[in-house]
Amino acid sequence: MSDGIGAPVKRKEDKRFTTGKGKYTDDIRNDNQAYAAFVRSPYAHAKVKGIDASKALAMDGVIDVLNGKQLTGDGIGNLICGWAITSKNGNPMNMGAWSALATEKVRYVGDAVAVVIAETQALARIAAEEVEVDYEVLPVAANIRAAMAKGAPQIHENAPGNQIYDWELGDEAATDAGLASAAHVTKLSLTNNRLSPNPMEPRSAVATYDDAEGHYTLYTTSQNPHVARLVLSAFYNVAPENKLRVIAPDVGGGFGAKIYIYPEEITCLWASMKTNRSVKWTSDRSEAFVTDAHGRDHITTAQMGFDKNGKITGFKIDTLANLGAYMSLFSSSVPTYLYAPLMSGQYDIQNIHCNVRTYYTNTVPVDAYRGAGRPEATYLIERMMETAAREMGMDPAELRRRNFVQSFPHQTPVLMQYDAGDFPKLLKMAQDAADVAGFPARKAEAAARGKLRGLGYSTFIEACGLAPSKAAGSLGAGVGLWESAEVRVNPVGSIEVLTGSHSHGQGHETTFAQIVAERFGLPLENVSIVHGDTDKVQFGMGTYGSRSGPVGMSAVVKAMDKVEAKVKKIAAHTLEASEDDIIIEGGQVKVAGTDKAMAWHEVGLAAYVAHNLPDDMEPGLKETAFFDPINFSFPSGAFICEVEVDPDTGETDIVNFTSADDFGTIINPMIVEGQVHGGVTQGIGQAMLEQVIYDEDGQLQTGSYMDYAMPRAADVPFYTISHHTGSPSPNNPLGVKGCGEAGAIGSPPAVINAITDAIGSNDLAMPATPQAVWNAIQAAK
Ligand code: MCN
Repeated sequence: MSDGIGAPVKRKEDKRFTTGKGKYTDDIRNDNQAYAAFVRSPYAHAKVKGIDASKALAMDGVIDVLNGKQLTGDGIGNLICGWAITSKNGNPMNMGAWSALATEKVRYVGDAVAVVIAETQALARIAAEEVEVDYEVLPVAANIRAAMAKGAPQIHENAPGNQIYDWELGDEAATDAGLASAAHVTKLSLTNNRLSPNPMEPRSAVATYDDAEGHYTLYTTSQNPHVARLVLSAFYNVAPENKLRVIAPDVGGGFGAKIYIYPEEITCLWASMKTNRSVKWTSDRSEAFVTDAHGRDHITTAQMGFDKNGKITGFKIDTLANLGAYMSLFSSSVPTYLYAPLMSGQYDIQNIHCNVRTYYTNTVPVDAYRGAGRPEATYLIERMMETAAREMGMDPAELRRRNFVQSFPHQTPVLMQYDAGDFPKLLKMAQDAADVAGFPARKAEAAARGKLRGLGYSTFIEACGLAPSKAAGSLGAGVGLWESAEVRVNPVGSIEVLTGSHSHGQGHETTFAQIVAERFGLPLENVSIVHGDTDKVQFGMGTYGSRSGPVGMSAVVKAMDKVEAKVKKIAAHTLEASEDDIIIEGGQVKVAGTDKAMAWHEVGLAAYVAHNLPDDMEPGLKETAFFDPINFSFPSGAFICEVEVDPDTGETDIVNFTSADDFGTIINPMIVEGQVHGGVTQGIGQAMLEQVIYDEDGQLQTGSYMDYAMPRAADVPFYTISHHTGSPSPNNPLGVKGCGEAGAIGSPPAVINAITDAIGSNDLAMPATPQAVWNAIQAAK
């Protein structure tokens, strides 16, 4: 089947996206459209003593100005965090209250205190400037160290010392013993820099209240509209679920930042009811920098012990994580269950202990960003391996090889059971493709030109398609982690697949259609994918954690199994054959070994006209399924980065970046490569360019693209990518492993390992800007 599994089919949705025909939230314009602008705190920490909106209210075209006391007075609930973490002393996490509009206190620059609703967006923004807020400024803790310091300002009353939880995973005594027995112990302290996600489309919400029906409709830039509806109903009391429709139409990227339900959507919904107008809010880029959840922001010290053969004897980790001013929806899970269970990397490590302490600071909330916890773990492990190899005078590839997990399933001491993989093969594939053997000659040639050339590895594993629901629930998750699908064969034989996954750049309209086309031997254009609307799709958990391939598609496969069974029954009945002899091939439903056949659309029609169905069969041809995986799937890869550094300026060129990856069965290699390109580019951004910086007063210093450097085409090389497909995941019917985050997870250590190799100094933090690299070179002299 030319358009089926494994075909590099061009993305169906791209015509719409590349010709300006996409329909995004900000494109929605209702008859009674009004616009919201938020009044945001210019201070990182302050008491709100009073709000005077009289000037704004007197402006022509201003419909209303609403504040937090009105919001909470109407019973709108506080924002929640969906994963309960228990500290090692048994205490629940210290969760501070977060109202969509602050009432008593603001806790970061950008925290909203009021909203202006006006006839135009420009007017709403001008009027917001006229709202006078009386603040009593308080001392600020703008980073982890400041929040931990003795006498630090208390950000939430119920979090003494600003600590949210002190959590651990693994056996500390066994790990200490493993380290004590080691022939060599490598110690490392590092920072995982704070990042801003920056999807191309800023966040937006359009909320409409129908007072005749008591019904709300919310268009929003969400990665998971059903979860949004659930939370908005069950916790924020905006409306009962059956009175709230959430639509996430075309969404221009999310990278994690659009998983969460933010104050703005809640406020717009409530304001639409208060004003009886459709209320639209669209963030501009500056507002995005101070309101979209940030990512990463860890400080870690760690030790890894090795025996005399280079075999790891123990790995001990102590991490401090900044969660910002409030606990965003999945924030608590990122530095815990999405981080520590990955600490075994691709290696057979018997003793691991990870301690994580998280803190409130007067900064934007921190939550999942592409990779979420796994890039932080990978950066630590892979910097550690490279550092240890250098200290022990070993080839870093050989050190890795000696420690690779070799047989599957493999149980790590930190919860994970790896399902399938071939790590030596990936390393070999990457080494061959990167021509590692030729590196010494290239280094010498570069040296002759006065350049420093370096090579760095990252052999990584990640866990995607978070599962199963039962296990996640036992670890504190507030939701199930299954996915649902409905496969609807229409009377004319065309197929609609309704999925709970949400596509916001990943090409689901193409890949999901490919698996259906393959299964029933139909042309790709006969299959449409419907997603992102709670009134159409039964329920779904949305897209994050590279779950749409392993989990979302698996639900589609389950539903197709049911459709196929019914199709065979109908055909067997009509063609007077045994069900076991029916085959589906090339758009036909045939009796094997005969010329008896029905066209696919004839079966569809037969199901709906219902004139000649088996006696006990219901008419119609549509089936639903829920798929709850029994385990994560574990994509892995070997990345090799080669750089050239100019010692006079510190400027670094990535001259070659090679990826050998294992995503199990590949549905569409072109889309997968695009995902790897995007992920690696984001990882290079983290390694070399990006960093959110706050000053000590909690003022954001990197609030525009003048100060926050995103990678551009000229910053990245042409990538060399190859796939190993010989270890499909045994945990889902297609054998798929997710590919959406792997690039961002694996690449930062490869880059830093390469630069530190080039400059001959290990003392280099991300982002490795020319200035940082030059300083490292000078310090090492
Ligand atoms: N795929 C495939 N073969 C595989 C695995 C996946 O063909 N073996 C295809 C899938 O069918 C899908 C795409 O690759 O079309 C990505 O699938 P998957 O890895 O399952 O990831 P998700 O679809 O669940 O997307 C989420 C993931 C995450 S978590 C982030 S963050 C991210 C990412 O995808 N954000 C993105 N990629 C992004 N790409 C774009 N353009 N924009 C974002 O916001």
